[in-house]
Amino acid sequence: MTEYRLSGAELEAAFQTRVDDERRIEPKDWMPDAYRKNLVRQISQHAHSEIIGMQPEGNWITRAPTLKRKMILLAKVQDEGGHGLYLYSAAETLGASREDMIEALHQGRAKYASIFNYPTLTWADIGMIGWLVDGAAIVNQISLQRTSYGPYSRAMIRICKEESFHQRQGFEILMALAAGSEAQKAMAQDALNRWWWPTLMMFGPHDSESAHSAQSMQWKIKRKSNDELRQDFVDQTVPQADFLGLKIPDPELRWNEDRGHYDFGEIDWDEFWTVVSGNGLCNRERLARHRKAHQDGKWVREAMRAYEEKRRARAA
Ligand code: FAQ
Repeated sequence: MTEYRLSGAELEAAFQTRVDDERRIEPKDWMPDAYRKNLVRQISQHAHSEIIGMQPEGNWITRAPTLKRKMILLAKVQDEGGHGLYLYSAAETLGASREDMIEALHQGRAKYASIFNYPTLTWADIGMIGWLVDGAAIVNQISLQRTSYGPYSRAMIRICKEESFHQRQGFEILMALAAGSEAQKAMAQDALNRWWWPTLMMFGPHDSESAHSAQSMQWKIKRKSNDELRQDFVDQTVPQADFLGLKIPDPELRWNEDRGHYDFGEIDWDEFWTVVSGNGLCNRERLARHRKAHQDGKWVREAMRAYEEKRRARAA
């Protein structure tokens, strides 16, 4: 019997049909190299964001105002570490090695979310991270639950469940501050003034400027565009700010009856690219701390590797 091998073009067409039919791509399925590469890029950067994102909140664990708040914050920061681990594992199913991914982060070849390069100056900032940053992350991740790559999609389903709890705890911190003294209300407003615009930047450049969007949408890695997600976030968050009695720092923000959405002002894209290119307020500090933690943990990785080798040698 003659063996018939599919050509590259036929394999790509079959792959696209599978994606279009909403069937998930699994690790052992054939996939275009560029699909694999794009996914490793996005998933590893997502993982780095979760891990680096532990730092701004970790900064407040020892200073949380009550024992209960401390316990909640500790659990939340641990959850973010767990999200990073699910995501590194999802990237590993594509053949990426953990060491290479970490090295790319340390060398500045791999990015992480710009938002985590802003400092957490007051307790209200911890409320803002939960309410706004987790809120924005959820809007993005809910759409990623339907991403075409199975392991990434399944990680997102689990992560979204935990993120909604994170968002609520942030909102609850702010409800307490908004119902507190004048000084507490002012602290919450000051935090909103500093976190609003960087949060809108989390969704990335405008669609017209987004390098990866067109291909990622065709492959259904991304299900909604950067601008669509940003609009969803603004629409759902403005009424929450009203409820808290806080003012969003955007003079152009208003409800547009015709569009059925809020109009809002333009992001300072110079600031965005400054932060993304490594020159934000905390970029150097965040990376230096990650490098040190990684170096400090070297002996643990070596001990685990030695243990595993010994166990295998005994079993052989
Ligand atoms: N920051 O062509 P696009 C969280 C880069 S998780 C830094 O539009 P794409 C949980 C982009 O990588 C937050 N860089 O890119 C938490 C690309 O550069 P490259 C993270 C950014 O991938 C809460 C270039 O610009 N979530 O917060 C940013 O199609 C609280 C061109 O951009 C995810 O990662 C940015 N904001 O769309 C943890 C979700 N935006 O790679 C702790 C998954 C863009 O060519 C505490 N990722 N860039 O060198 C995504 O959905 C997408 O990757 C986007 C960007 C939407 C972020």
